[in-house]
This record gives sequence, structure tokens and C-alpha cells, in this order.
Amino acid sequence: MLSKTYDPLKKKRLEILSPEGKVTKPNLMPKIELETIRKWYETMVFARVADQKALQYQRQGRMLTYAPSIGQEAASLGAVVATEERDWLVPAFRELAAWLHKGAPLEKLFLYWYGNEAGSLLPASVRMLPISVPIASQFTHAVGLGMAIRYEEKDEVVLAFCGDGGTSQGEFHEALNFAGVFQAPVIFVIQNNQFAISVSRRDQTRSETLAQKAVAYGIPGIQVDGNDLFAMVAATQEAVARARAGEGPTLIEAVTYRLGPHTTSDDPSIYRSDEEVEAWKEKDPILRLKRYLLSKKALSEEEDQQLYKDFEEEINVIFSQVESSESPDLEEVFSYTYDSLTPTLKKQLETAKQFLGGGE
Ligand SMILES: Cc1ncc(C[n+]2csc(CCOP(=O)(O)OP(=O)(O)O)c2C)c(N)n1
Ligand SMILES: [Mg+2]
Repeated sequence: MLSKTYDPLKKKRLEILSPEGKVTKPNLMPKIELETIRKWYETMVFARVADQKALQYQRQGRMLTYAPSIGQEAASLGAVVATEERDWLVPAFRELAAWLHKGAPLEKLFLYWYGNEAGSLLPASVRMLPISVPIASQFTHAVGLGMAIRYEEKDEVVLAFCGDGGTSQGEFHEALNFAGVFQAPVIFVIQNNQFAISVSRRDQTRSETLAQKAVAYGIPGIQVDGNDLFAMVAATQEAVARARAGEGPTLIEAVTYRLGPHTTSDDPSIYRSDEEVEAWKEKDPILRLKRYLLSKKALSEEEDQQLYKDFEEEINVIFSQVESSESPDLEEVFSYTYDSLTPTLKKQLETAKQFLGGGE
């Protein structure tokens, strides 16, 4: 069992694909067709280009705000590909590659950051919750979903994400404890991208790893190289199998790096060095997978360049549709959380109507 071999208290980290693009542990390599790996690579590149374009749109004054996932594509994609269509995804807000794999249209996610409420209304066929802003609330939502699945005796699991900063929130601990006690079928992934806005990982907790927090809750935990797609797949496959067999939750710490800013209103050069960023660029998950695919002759430099060009065009079209989309009625902002409006929501809606109508 990986979570036993890679006991987080022994400070071990699972890595299968080296930064040079070589499989260093063939015995742990998940069985995946080369064609499928190539498809996943394309999803990661699409997410990267979408992030880069979104940052540009924002600088051009065309996008409200944006939180890019640049550098973290393997952490979310590697986890989600180990789940099935019937399983649930509960994202934080830096899992674009996973959203795309799950079938959430990029248009919806752009709408969200554009400030259009319609961005939170995902197609019913996509088993994914919309973005929830309060840090680590994703984990308690995931446990709720997991408990509902157990109650209804369904063969489904929940994959949930939060950040390294999220591990300091009460909801993180409540969720892990509850899931451990009741053996909820949830895979918790911490995207440890080394920062919570400007707060570095070492200022977040005295724990040597974030994975070891699983120990306190009596559940398996494992630290994984989050920039290694194959390691993420292997660790998540094992966690999914356990959850599906009724053996409860797992905590996965994906060690990665936020190559971009926290959001478009952040300037990371104030709190971290260029050298640090450059060192992490060598461990870029896309570069690593590209090197692997090139060595297997499953991708050429020309094809790779073409991918970037094609995706840029496709994304520009999607964004122009977002720019010309209409805002939904104000009522819609209030009408989805509960079956019917609560007294507080009714009051808020009235206030919002007055405010938008110019007040009295
Ligand atoms: C409960 C709560 N407190 C504060 C914020 C403001 N906030 C948004 S993102 C963020 C940092 C989150 O860091 P981390 O969990 O590491 O995720 P990352 O942004 O690195 O993906 C903070 C403090 C919030 N959204 N929710
Ligand atoms: Mg973080």
C-alpha cells in the first residue's frame, strides 16, 4: 500500500516521473495508454493557455479578476483522472485542469471570474460543485456529499481540494475528523503551492508535512510530488479504491508551486525571490510531461507549438462569447441555495433591488 510505504511521518514523498521526464519507479507507474497520456497533456496545456489568456484579458481591463492555476495543472488533473464520471469533484479555485476534464465548460469558469452569476450554474451532467470562496469550506461540503452517498448506498466517491492555507482553517479539521469517524468516501487533496497569498508554507504550520495531519484523524495520508502527473494518479487511484470499498477517506498532500500571482490583484515579487520561481520552473508539470511524451515519440515540437496556437484561438472565441453574454436576473443570485428563500435572503434581495435601483 502506497500510503504505508510512503508514511508521511517518515518524510517520504511519492515521485514516479522525474523533472527530466523519466519514469524512475516503473513498478509504481499506473497502467495508462500513451494516447490517454497525450490527451491529458493537451488538457493541461489548454488550462495553461486559458490562464495566460485570462491574465492578459484582465490586464486589458476586460476581466474582473482571476486566480490562475499556472504550475499546478498536474496536481488537480492527476487526481481527477483517477475518479469516474459518476464521482463528485469539489474544487477550491485553482483546479482548472480538473474542471475541464470533468466536463465543465471553460466559458462557465470565465463567466465566474467575469463576475457573472451564470458561471456558477454548471450543466447538471457535470458532477461538480461550483466555486466556494470561504477557504476550506470545500472540505466540509465534500464530507456532506460523502455522507449523503453513504446514506443512499451509492457507489460514488468525492474528490475535494483545498490549499496549504486551508489547513489552518477550522473547517479543514472538522471535515477530516468527521470523515474519519464516519468513514466518508472522500479523497481530500491539499494543493500545497507553498503560499497562501503572501504567507509562506513555513509560516503556516509547525507540522513538517501537511500529509501528516492525517495521522491525528486516524486516516491514511500521503505526500506526493504534485508536479508529477503519474504520482498523483497512482496515489489517488489507491485512495479511490479504498473509499469505494467502504474503507473511508484519505488525505493527499500534493507538493507543487504557484508559478503565477495569487490573483490579478497580487504582486508576488514583493514576498518571494526570482531565483525561487526559476528553480520551480524547472519542475513545471507541463514541461516534465512534455519531456516524457517527446521521449516516447508521442509528441513532436511542431505538434506542441501548434497546440498552443490552436488553443489560443479557441480560448479567444470562448472569451468573446463571455464578453457578449447577458447577466442573469438579480433573483437568480439568491434563488439557488435553498428550495425557497429564507427570511434573511428575502431581506437581502429587497435591499439589493433598492440599491441597484438607486435607493430611496
Ligand atoms: C475563510 C476565508 N478567509 C480568508 C479568505 C481570503 N483568501 C482567499 S484565498 C486566500 C489564501 C488561500 O491560500 P491557500 O489555501 O494556500 O490556497 P491558494 O490560494 O494558495 O490556492 C485567502 C486568505 C477567504 N476566501 N476565506
Ligand atoms: Mg496555497
